[in-house]
Amino acid sequence: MLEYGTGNVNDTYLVTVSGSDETHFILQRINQRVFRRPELIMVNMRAFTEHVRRRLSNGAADPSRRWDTPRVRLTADGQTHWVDEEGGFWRALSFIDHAQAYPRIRDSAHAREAGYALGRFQSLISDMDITTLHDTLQGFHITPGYLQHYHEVIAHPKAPIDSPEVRYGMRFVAQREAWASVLEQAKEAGRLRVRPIHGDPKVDNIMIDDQTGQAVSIIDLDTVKPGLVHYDIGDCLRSCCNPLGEETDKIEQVQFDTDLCREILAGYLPVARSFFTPPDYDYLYECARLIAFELGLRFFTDYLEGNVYFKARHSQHNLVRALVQFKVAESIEAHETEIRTIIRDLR
Ligand code: GN1
Ligand code: MG
Repeated sequence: MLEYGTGNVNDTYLVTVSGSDETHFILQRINQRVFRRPELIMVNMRAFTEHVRRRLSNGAADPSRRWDTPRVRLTADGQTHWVDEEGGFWRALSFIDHAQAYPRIRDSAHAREAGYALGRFQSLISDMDITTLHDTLQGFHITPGYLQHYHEVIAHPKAPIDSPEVRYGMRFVAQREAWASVLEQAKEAGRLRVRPIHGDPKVDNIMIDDQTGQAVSIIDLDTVKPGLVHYDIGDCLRSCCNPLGEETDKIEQVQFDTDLCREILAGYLPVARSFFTPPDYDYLYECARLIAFELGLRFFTDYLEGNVYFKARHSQHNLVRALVQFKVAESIEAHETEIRTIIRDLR
């Protein structure tokens, strides 16, 4: 059993079984500080898998392409999970064979496939009844809620705040605070609809086939729940268009690559067209900027709170991660006209 992947929340292991036909599977311990009711994740996963299976056998399959979905592997007594003596919540998932996920986008073909994968994933669940999905993580991607929490934390910070980096971060957040409810307001006003979403379609969760280079799955289904598809598109863009990746420490060199952005949207929009409405296009620029800002804010708050949410390898880790996302957001702002032109041309 090997520790596997680079998840910031759960513990993930790759288990190799000798002498069985399915030789690998993924074993995970859910972080219950983050996911307070992990059993709801398993209920959602079953509903999701069943829905996708039905769609694929009723005409949604594309015979020219492979598409896989991680399946829950049941315990010997038929349960979706196992709780250990200390209350640890464990579950096993099938391994997507002959494919891998990468921490950064490698080239434009990879970017286009990432965009396609997100469109494909969302369209397969776009007709799912959202009332059948539990909210596995309340407040997830509700930016005004993260801001409120940030203010509570800076009133009593657990980390030193008298550094140029922290002052930069505080200024960065303050200057964007009024704008940060842009998606929530559009939702309230009925311009954007709540739909089933993935919640975390970063580059590391998009599986690429070893042979064909095509995207074959999006893994990490813990946050499949009702939300705005814009949270997903924003997350995919902020992650995939940052060539240095979110774990870099070369903060000054962080950029949002608009060529990659064009590829992602060129892969995404033709598939998303089946469920997109006209106002959905109007928030594509904002969602990229917002989710980069929001993830920066979440890392920044976690640094100030003493690293209680994201796993951190050293005391400054979440501060560095925050600065990277703030740079991504800044670069998106600097390329606003270009990004809006890309969106208009692909519409
Ligand atoms: C977390 O655990 P992981 O690495 O799949 C986080 C996402 C962030 C991501 C940034 C439940 O995902 O929201 O975008 O880190 N997941 C949760 O890498 O908070
Ligand atoms: Mg995740």
